[in-house]
Amino acid sequence: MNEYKYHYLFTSFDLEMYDLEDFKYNFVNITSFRLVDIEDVGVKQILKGLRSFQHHMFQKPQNLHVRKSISIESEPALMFDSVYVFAIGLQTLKQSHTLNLSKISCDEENPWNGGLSLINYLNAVEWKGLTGPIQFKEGQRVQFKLDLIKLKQHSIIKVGEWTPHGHLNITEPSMFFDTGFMNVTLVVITILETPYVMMHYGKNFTGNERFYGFCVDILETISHEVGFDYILDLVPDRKYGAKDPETGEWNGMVAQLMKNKADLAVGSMTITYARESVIDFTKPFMNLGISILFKVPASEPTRLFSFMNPLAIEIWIYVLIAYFLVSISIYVVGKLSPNEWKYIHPCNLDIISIGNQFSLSDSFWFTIGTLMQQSTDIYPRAMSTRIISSIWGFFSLIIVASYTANLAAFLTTERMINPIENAEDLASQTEISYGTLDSGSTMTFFRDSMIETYKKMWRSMDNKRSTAFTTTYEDGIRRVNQGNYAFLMESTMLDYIVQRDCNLTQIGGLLDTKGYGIATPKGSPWRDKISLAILELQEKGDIQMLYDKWWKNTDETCTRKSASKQSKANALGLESIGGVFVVLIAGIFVAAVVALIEFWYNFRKHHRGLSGVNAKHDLTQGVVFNSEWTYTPPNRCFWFEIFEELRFASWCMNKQKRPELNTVCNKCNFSQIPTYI
Ligand code: CWD
Repeated sequence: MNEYKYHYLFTSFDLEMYDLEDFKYNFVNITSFRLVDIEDVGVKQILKGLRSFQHHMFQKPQNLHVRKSISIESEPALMFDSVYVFAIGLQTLKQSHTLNLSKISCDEENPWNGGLSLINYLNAVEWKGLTGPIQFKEGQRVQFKLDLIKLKQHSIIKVGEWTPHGHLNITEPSMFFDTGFMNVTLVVITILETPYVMMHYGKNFTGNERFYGFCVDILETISHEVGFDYILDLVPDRKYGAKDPETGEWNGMVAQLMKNKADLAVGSMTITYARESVIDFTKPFMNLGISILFKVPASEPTRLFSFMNPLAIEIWIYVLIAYFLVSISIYVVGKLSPNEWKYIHPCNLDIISIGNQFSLSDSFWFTIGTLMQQSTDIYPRAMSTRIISSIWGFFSLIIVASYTANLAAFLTTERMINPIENAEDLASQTEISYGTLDSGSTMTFFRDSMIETYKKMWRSMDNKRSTAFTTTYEDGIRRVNQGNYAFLMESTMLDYIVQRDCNLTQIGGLLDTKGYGIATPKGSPWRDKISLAILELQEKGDIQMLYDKWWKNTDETCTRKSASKQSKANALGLESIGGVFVVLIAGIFVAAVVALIEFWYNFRKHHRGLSGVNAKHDLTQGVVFNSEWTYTPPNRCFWFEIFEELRFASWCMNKQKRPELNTVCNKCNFSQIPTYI
């Protein structure tokens, strides 16, 4: 109990009189009050007198009162001051009164008459003695002070003052924290966790030499910065520390610190709220979060119809529907549009018939030819059919370009079957089991979480306690490698593992953020010093260099496929190329309107009696001609004409020829006049 951890308060005023040789060098905390201020000039003079008196009379110190003449004990000092005060009081009394000394007997109660006056004169005395300023009020001494003193690095120093009015005033508060831990040896506990703390086994390694790793390097650097030695050892139960919710007891390194069995706990020890309430933590030296370790998903097997993958299935269906819609539209519009009708035998007037290139089958052929980027020998002539052709051409261009580009991506990227993408996926399934390290902060994170997903995960893990939790993280990794198991672990460790084992990967992001710190017992004076050292190491970049040393500078790191190779090529859906369908529908609509306008224009021409090659005729009722073979249009309305034209289109189906009816041909004879073909 003679070390820096212990604090003694001496109730004597004469601490300086004791031999503290055995306590000085162990930094044990000793505090006391003193009455005699050795810094005072009067005291110094008396001490000087005492020293010379000793020298002349005894040659060496005789008793404790004046041992080494460093101070004067409080009792003789008080006695000295009392006699002095009495003398002053008596002298003043003598100056104003005649002192009549009377006979005094212990048997008789005869008070001395001058006694009351003497007390009054004593009360009025003001003097500065060995025990400080002397002043009385109603018989009580006032205005005195007590020095607060503390044993500090080989000597006793004054750290504050106490007065009856001002009470305690600590002038050197740092003395209660800065214990100047030179040559202190701390007991440090740790836990094996690659790469934080690892162990050399064998006879060649003893003591602290057995340990190496990231945290051991940090501890070594901090011990130099702060100035302490340490004995590093493993925590007996190999646990970080968690509170048993039933018994309320802690285990692992936390329990060791709580029982003051160790001064520091160093390792991948997470700072948590529950721990912080029973032990202290330094500032974090590393930041991290919980993430999911999982086996690298298998590549998707190649399929016979993989060429369909670049476009989503609904896009294929929509393209097919668009193909039918456009083919039929171009067929109908072609029929309505007068410019699409032309003489089949322009040089043979014996057969006067007009024809249309957009038969139903040719319309389908024309659209598929455009879609496949192959030209056909059909060239639209009317404005309406040209509009549809252009829009369909544009549609085909976008679809083909998108398909080609995405096909290239699909052929060059490796697609993975990933059964889980994040913690929510993990929580909502039962096929893949999952767990954490036992009695660690990851376990308590799920146990204490208020978030529904994590609560659900905790229930699942708690139900399968024996299989879900692992005693070491290596066990967790082994289980992940066996498959069908996800290990929830801390990201820094996870990074270390996935950089070395190409079969393992991180799934999703971080579930939380926290830090690793060095733990100390509650109220430990080392906490602030180590925190300062950590901040300094962080600012100098030392911790980053140590991180690189233990995480990156190694041949063990596995070379993964480049990110671009692993990048996902997703089937193009409606949200990506849906716009082109909208353009197509709008184009068909515009073309239909233009076809109607063209039809109307031709209709109007006929009804004014004009002749022209594009004039239309009544199919069912025949054609009305006058005696000069001039065409007289039947008196029918526009919509009826359209209806008839559409009827013709639907009846004729593949019939693309029809007679010319509106020829102005005075020279022709009757037999030349229309024959339906
Ligand atoms: N710890 C944990 O709970 N999960 C992990 O994956 C690793 Cl590597 C460690 C222990 C934790 N750092 C603690 O302090 O409890």
